[in-house]
Amino acid sequence: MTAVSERAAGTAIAHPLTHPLEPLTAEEITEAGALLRELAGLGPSVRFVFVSLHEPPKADVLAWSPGQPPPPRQAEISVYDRATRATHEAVVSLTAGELVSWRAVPGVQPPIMAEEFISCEEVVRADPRWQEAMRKRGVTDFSLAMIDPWAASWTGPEDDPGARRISRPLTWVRSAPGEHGYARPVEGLVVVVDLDAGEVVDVQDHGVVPLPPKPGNYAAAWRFEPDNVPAYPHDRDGLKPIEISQPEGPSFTVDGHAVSWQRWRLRIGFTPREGLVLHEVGYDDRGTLRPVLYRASLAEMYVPYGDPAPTHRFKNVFDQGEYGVGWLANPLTMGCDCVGDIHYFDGVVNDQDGAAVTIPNAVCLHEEDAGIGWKHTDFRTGAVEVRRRRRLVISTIVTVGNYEYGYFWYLYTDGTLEYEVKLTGVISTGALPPGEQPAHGTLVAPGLYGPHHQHFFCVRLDMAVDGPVNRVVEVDSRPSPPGPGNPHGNAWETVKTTLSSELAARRDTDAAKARYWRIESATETSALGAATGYALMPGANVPPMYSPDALFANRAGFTQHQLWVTAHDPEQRFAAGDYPNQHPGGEGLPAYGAEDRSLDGADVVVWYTFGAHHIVRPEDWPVMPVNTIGFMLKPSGFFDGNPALDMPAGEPSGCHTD
Ligand SMILES: [Cu+2]
Repeated sequence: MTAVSERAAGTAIAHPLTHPLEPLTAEEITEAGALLRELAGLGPSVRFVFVSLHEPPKADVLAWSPGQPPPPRQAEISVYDRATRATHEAVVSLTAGELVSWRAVPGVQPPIMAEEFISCEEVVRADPRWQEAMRKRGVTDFSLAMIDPWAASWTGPEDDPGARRISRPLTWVRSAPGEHGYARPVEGLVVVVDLDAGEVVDVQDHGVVPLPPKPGNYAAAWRFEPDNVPAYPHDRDGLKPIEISQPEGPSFTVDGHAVSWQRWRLRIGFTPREGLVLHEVGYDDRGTLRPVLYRASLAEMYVPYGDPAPTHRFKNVFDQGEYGVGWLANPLTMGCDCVGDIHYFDGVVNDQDGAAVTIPNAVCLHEEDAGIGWKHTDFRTGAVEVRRRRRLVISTIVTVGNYEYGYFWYLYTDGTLEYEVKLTGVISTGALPPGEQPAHGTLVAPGLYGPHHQHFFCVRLDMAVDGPVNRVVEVDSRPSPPGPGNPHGNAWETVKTTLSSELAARRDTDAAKARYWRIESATETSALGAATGYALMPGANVPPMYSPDALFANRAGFTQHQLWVTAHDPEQRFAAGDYPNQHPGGEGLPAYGAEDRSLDGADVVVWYTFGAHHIVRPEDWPVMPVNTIGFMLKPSGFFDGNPALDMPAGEPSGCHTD
């Protein structure tokens, strides 16, 4: 790479011929950062929030074919100037070495950055008021404190994102280096840190609550200490090895970030804010590549806590928009996160100087046996036909403070797509006086509780069912009205309603009506004469439990409905808006759909919000067994019959008799 300083801005630089949606390489990220510093004249007070591929317009991507020169390689960059407290967004062309755009975004706060995770903790640890509060609790070795930089929420006009950049960190204390610190929360201590000034601006001590007395260790080195809860004398035994053997290797092929597996074709993307992204998901149907999705991404996460105590009331965090779930991805190097014949993709993100940071093995690709796919026994002849089902698993796992989230896409041999979030890690804990029971949480160990909370996820599905022109139809089931057509009362029917505009397409799940939504092609029909489609099948879901009058309620307008549909706009990617940090609310989906654009026969984007309800269980302590939530996209008249009919019976005897 030619250093920016050694060549004139505007000079074309060579880039390899590559697919327009290949994520930025480490070299490109570092180059983009240096280019922006030079072209915009940025000083050291300017920090790089996110650097990622500026995706070319959809029409250009769809028009591109291998062998053609790709559209210009561009990076989109958000930066924050600590000296002026100003946020800017830029696009730089790596192809032309030019600044394409530079835009001020007033009155917002970008997410909390990696360097602030470190600096915030050190600033608090050195503060005399915090130290005094710790001494009151009997803590004198401050090196054992863990101070997590919780996003501040919006607690009133003093949190105006245009005025200051703050965090409200919470404190826990390990009892020894390496021990599970979340076992000992410092209840009642609320700190406000000005992240730009690097100083504590407020310390509120709402009264001493004793640190919980018991360690709750999950790590191998500590688990069998005599005082640990829950207490186990040793590891269980009796587990014989299970080995996944793929002697001929996996059934997928990978070229750059393009993946081909069975009939499925797709591309893997990765950004520091969104993490794993799927691009151009299509199905090879007997020689014709039929598109299903243009782009699928996590569009936001929101975790509001339902406990009014001073240390918990402001805990309503957007783990994506206030931190970012790409740069927090784990390196999956231990071979324990997924098993089988694995292909890993690195995740390439940026540091605050604008240089690349590579997370090795951030995305895992592997295939799994998924049980039986279909079966029938002809009871008269005894003939049996049964076929296995497989799935391709594309996964990433992130650590956001105490919690882990696994984001898993499954593509099945029967044409189904599934998205599943795995929730694990450590609950956010609180302490309470001995003998008391929490009013808004669950006791998990003596003096230790987990407050009630919810996790909302919103996934953005830029649909492309048999092409870009789609419509969304709500399908309810109901008893048929009594009358001549239903003389026995057994009849029921489906009611289909086209969601014709954005305001009409703000919808909720309804289990009593077995409600689902069918995303149809507006141009293609199946051999049976109906529009081809994929059905969005909701899984478990829950509405928000906080009052609509809650101070923070407007911050996550996307949780007001489970389904939103918008007309395609590549600028509209985040369900709570581009900058939810410290924001009072109103941005994102409620604003995106306000124009009420037409959706009937349009390039539609489907947004699905699903909530995981978390009434903490004692079994969630000291580390939480995985809980899952998600949804499916099932072919619904997309094919003219069972697309897995061609699954081989296998040799030598096969999964059949005749
Ligand atoms: Cu939870």
